[in-house]
Amino acid sequence: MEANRPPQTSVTTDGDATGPGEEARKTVAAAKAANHLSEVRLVVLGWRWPGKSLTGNTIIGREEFHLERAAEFCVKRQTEVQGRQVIVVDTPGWFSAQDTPPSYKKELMRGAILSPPGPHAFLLVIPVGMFTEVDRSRVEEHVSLFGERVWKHTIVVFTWAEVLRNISIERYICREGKELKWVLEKCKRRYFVINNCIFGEHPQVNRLMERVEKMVAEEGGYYKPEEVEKEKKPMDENQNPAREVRELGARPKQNSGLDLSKAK
Ligand SMILES: Nc1nc2c(ncn2[C@@H]2O[C@H](COP(=O)(O)OP(=O)(O)O)[C@@H](O)[C@H]2O)c(=O)[nH]1
Ligand SMILES: [Mg+2]
Repeated sequence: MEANRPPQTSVTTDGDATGPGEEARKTVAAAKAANHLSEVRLVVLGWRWPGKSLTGNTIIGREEFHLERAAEFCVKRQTEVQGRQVIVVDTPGWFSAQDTPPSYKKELMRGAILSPPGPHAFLLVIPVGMFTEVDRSRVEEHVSLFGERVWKHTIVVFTWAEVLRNISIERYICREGKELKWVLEKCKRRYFVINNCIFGEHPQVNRLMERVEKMVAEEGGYYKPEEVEKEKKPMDENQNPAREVRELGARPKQNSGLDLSKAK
């Protein structure tokens, strides 16, 4: 059973960890085969508009998720990728420069229970570009709705990577600074660069599945929503129905100093 697999200790980065020589290649191939899952369950997370739905489409290989700014609900789709059933749950995303209304947060959290017994991976979609302190704290606030353990099951997926042109992703991460590094450290530097301009049959989707399978092997299983429920506090401010009554939809954060015209 996957939940009983011993955790592995190696740290993953983008690209395959192939060493020189035939022996190394055989070892990597054997590890991939051992990690293979017949079903892969994914939840796509992120703020609004970084490319969550398009990433879902790239994985599914069809235009299944609508690209719309005002998505309010989770959407689940399924397909087969190289001998695996792959389930993708697309989520509405959070507001990046305003408080996310409680109803959206609830819907976001519902994303974790739509693929029972629980998702193998949360794909945290981040567009390549400026990543600010506010972005980091919004990521922290919303990812932590799933409990601290969610980080053990999270992979950062970079979109819009074509804007990097000749700069490598490693160099981009290094230059972007401590806020992005914080997020990457939280998920043990697991990241994947997806090319959303490529549609249909392409090795990148299989590579992403292998990355998920490796993480599942390293972390000893999938994310179990019921365990996270137990670890949660009885009720925090965000889930308090009284707050829901007070909130009249989305509104700017007090003293945030943010330019809402740039709301993502
Ligand atoms: N060039 C480019 N466009 C992208 C990429 N990812 C998303 N987009 C575009 O960005 C917009 C928002 O994407 P969408 O998937 O709807 O964002 P979501 O709100 O996170 O689901 C759409 O117009 C997409 O076509 C990418 O990697 N490269
Ligand atoms: Mg969307």
